[in-house]
Amino acid sequence: MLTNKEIQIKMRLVLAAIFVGCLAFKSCLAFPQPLHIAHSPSSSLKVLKSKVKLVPAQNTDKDPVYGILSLVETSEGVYIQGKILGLEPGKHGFHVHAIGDLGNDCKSAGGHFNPEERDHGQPQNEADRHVGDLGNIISPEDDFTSVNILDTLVTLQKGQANDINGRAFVVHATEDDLGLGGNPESLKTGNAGKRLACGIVEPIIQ
Ligand SMILES: [Cu+2]
Ligand SMILES: [Zn+2]
Repeated sequence: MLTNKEIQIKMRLVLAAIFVGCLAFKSCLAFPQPLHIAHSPSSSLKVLKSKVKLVPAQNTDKDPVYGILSLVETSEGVYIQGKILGLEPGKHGFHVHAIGDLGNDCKSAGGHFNPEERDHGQPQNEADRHVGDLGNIISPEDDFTSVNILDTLVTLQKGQANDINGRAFVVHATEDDLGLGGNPESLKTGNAGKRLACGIVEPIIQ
């Protein structure tokens, strides 16, 4: 005959075995699920997303600047969100440049992405700006810089004239004057100064 204590121990062992078995079974079930979703017909409705890893330019005489950006195409435009570390407090010009090349301290990224050959301008002025003109990001004292932009001119759609995939984001040392500086350079670069960090827009394959 089993004592009460022995029965209790056996019951616990059985429950533990069931619990472990359940976990194993669930994990077996959980793995194929994402594969199934990925191959389902609804994948034709997938959201376009891209990412950018900002790496510091050398020879800037400033702290190195790092960052991560996430881009999502929506019916309202492209949301650009992220975090940047190492910037001095204040405004910093923030653009998409034409060439996805980070060489030569970000200078190989070329000028602002400008497929329609317009003057440099402010982001809100969609009819008269470079496609890459995203204005300024604002760095607080003693904290990372948050990026939170919705832009209706850039796109992540392949084959579109304003597709920014494969091009480069650049973060500048000083404020972009948004074309209002009253000199020729203002209508070209916004006088945003040195390039502190840059990163290529890479589509996320889903
Ligand atoms: Cu720039
Ligand atoms: Zn520009």
